[in-house]
Amino acid sequence: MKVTAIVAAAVLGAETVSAHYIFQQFGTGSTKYALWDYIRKNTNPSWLQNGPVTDLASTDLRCNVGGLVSNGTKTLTMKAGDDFTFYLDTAVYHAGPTSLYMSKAPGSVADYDGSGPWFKIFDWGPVGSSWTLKNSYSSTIPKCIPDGEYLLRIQQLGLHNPGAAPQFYISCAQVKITNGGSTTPSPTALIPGAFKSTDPGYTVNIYSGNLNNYVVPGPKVFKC
Ligand SMILES: [Cu+2]
Repeated sequence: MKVTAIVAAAVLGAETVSAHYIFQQFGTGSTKYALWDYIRKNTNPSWLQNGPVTDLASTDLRCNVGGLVSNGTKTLTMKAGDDFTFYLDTAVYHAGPTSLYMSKAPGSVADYDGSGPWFKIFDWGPVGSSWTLKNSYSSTIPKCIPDGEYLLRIQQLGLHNPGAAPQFYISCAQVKITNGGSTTPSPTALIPGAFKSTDPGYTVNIYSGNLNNYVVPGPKVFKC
């Protein structure tokens, strides 16, 4: 524990210079779009641009600070089944899971605040005692979901400081899905609300015990 505390202190010290990390770039196939193209840019000051959200009751948990509105973000048209990638400014270095969520806008996603139901499409949970910490995360749009406009949300949960509030690193892309199916995704959850201070996957001390039974917070992953 003592060693862990020293390492944690060293990381925190480094963060005053380098801060944390942010999902700031979207891509499909081999195409990487310009920074913040199709991703809602948070409204934090530049020095805090890559900071986390920690308040479980805040609507900032949806699409980061200022992310309830589009603020001019473009919407990318994709086909159901297409692959996509979220790229970071620097590789994730706080241990913890990464998840992908979607929420269908009632109309135009540019006008959507993310207050509707969210379903989860992927989890990167622990692999043995380690975590998938990368500078990009790729997945695919489920083939069976209905056509329409969606928020596509990535969340990395930093569990590196047991006893302190876990840190949510979040960004949302705006996508319009075509060639979809007719399955209504489930289960769903609202954000805030999907993550509770009592979730075992939130309160866990990742440095003690094994992670074999670790459950990533949020609803179960939806599969077509
Ligand atoms: Cu950090």
